[in-house]
Amino acid sequence: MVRVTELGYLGLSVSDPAAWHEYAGSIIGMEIVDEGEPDRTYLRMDNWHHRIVLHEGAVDGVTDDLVYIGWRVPGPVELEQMADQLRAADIAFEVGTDAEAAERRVLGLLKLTDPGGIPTEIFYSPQVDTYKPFHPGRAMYGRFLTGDQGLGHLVLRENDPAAAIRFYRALGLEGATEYKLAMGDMVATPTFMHCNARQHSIAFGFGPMDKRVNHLMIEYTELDDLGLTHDQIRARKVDVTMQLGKHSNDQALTFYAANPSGWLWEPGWGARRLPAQQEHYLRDIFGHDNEVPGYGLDIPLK
Ligand code: MBD
Ligand code: FE
Repeated sequence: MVRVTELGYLGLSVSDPAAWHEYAGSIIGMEIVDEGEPDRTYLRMDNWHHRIVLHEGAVDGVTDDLVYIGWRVPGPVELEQMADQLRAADIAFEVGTDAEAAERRVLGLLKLTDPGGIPTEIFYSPQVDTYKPFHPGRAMYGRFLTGDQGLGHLVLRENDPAAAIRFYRALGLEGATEYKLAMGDMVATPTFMHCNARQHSIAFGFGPMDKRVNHLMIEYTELDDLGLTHDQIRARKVDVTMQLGKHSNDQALTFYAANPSGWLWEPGWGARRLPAQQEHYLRDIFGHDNEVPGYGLDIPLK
């Protein structure tokens, strides 16, 4: 079986690019790249051409939400094997055109849709601008932890978790529920899936969501960068939905702050690598107290 190796890139549709540049650049530390295109700018986290495309306005009628996810495979042979594997699993896909590959700054891609309706791409060979050192949007002590762990993790809207598990397993991700969270007389059992040493690259099953995405987790190599981001978020009175705390599964120190599109980013530091065997938990280690409600993550993690 061929497996995707990492969460490689994302497309976001945004109604307020200026606010996004302030948030992603001045607060979080990403590099803003404007190549003079009328409808988009790019966010860099390392020496790739970009990790995130900010599409100005609606994409296919969707605004202020996730508009595509790019999963990486090692090379063209694996992309062909992935196509065979999708055919065998009865998952519909299209082969991206040369123009579509060039637009994404990759050499080849497949295009499909996940069970939650999220446009999904599987690609190989991103454009890596080694000549252009990453230049953070604000001073940073360290870097974003990317590389073979991908750009971070996503929590997605999957109204049919069993179908989502089948789909992502067909792409080569593995995982299962990792929490039993008592919510009144219900027990939430969210699923976490991984494809590399990052403890999870996607998760779903936290309850109803308006948007396709609840949050993007990005990770710093240095604790002090998480601290600077936290100070900036607090100074600017950005909504924090869950306060600083440490998850039981990835053991990262994180908090959740609203972005200008009204969903969440989860800046973090210090995650452990994926353990060899599955575990599950009843709560987080400490913190993660709920603060501002209404962002789809009003769950008792502690
Ligand atoms: C996570 O990254 C997360 O976002 C939640 C809600 C629980 C465990 C790990
Ligand atoms: Fe998370």
